[in-house]
Amino acid sequence: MALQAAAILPSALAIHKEGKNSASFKDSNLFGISISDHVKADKREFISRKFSIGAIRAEAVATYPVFTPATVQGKKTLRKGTVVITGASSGLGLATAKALAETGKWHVIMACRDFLKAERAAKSVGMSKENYTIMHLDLASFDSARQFVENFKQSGRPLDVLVCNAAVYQPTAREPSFTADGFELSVGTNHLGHFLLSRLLLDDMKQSDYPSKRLIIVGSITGNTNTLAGNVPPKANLGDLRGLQGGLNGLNTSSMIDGGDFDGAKAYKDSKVCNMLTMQEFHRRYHEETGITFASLYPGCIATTGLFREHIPLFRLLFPPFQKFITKGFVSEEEAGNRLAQVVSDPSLTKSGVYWSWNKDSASFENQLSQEASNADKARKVWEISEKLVGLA
Ligand code: NDP
Ligand code: PMR
Repeated sequence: MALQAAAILPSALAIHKEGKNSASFKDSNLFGISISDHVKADKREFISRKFSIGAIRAEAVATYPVFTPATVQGKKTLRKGTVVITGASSGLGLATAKALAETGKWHVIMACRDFLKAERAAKSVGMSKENYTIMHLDLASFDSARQFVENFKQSGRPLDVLVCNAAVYQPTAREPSFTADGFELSVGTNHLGHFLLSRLLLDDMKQSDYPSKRLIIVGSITGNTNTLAGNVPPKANLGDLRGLQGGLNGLNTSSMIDGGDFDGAKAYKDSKVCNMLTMQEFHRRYHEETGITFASLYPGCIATTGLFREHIPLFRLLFPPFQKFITKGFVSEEEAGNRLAQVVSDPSLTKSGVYWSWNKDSASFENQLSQEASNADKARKVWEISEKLVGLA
């Protein structure tokens, strides 16, 4: 494997200096190779929401339909499960929402920052109205995450499964951008937003009577340096967490977790390490007590999704064929959605603390995380610092 990796890695990989996250992977790069030559509603379903139509801003206030659990003449039947999926307006989240909704066994709460986009997306994949509800959630704002939790509680629905799926990736950004609370955007959204959300929703999950409750945080191969993909620079590395400790605000401290210079691609990969560490820390702290299954996964390389929207056009053109024909790591959005749907509901995937992956025949297996992404001490530290940053400690 190491030999294979060395054979197909570009020279850019070889010349990259470990620990130094140069700007070489930004908009002048493609697959790690310098390419500077090429380019330099439904109103009933809302308690409160705001949306824009052109220049018009509107606010709709309404109530949720009351949820009644399924019982058949006193006998308990498996009622429809309720699954919250963040970032269900496109890509993996949407494909998973569709896969679960069409089984008829799940009601999907699409937790999205753009209501109209989510509504159109649900319609475009043929989801029927009775199988989903869209609720506003902007993970780049702690207020919004807290409001979402309030709105969800008021809906009266139980929470059976939570899928932390949403993410942003800013590979071409030269300067960091920040969440409403002043944290670097990728880690702020992908990690801190989800950390707050899942901590606040844990009690609701505890209260659910669903037989297989699960909290899933989407990870990735690119955060795992025990893989070829995870060795493409810039590599994930949380260092001694000094930037996270300092608040990732880019002013008096670094915007990067390890305290280094800003690098959007690295910030994304670091955020995925945090996602995978958080899943394991949840498992250690709460699995035994609650019976909840905590899991993460790498769904495959879904090279066609909106995740790459900020990458240069040439990357977006070549990335899918590169993954299809060279690395063979490509999966369609539909296939990836089926995989995540398995982690949500398949009776054989109930083991907690697992990072799932799929082999060439699309069979699931328990994958190994990198040393850093499975470091229990780091997981605890990330947890403790994060709970201070989100205002829980
Ligand atoms: P997409 O860009 O298609 O989906 C990301 C979703 O996150 C969108 O719905 C987006 O909303 C939402 N989102 C972004 N920012 C926020 C925010 N502040 N608040 C709420 N929602 C937000 O990408 P993917 O489907 O590819 O990514 C989904 C997950 O899969 C991510 O966790 C990613 O790390 C992971 N993953 C992806 C891989 C891939 O190859 N694509 C490989 C491995 C893991 P909007 O539609 O409004 O932009
Ligand atoms: Mg990667 C088996 C090899 C493999 C796999 C499965 C991926 C997945 N990638 C692989 C290899 C390589 N990639 C190689 C050899 C290169 C150098 C030519 C390479 C490059 C590359 C770039 C520039 N790959 C990328 C990028 C991105 O911008 C993507 C990224 O890192 O986003 C954070 C990416 C990805 N490669 C993957 C996957 C799944 C991604 C999307 C990352 C994610 O969602 O976590």
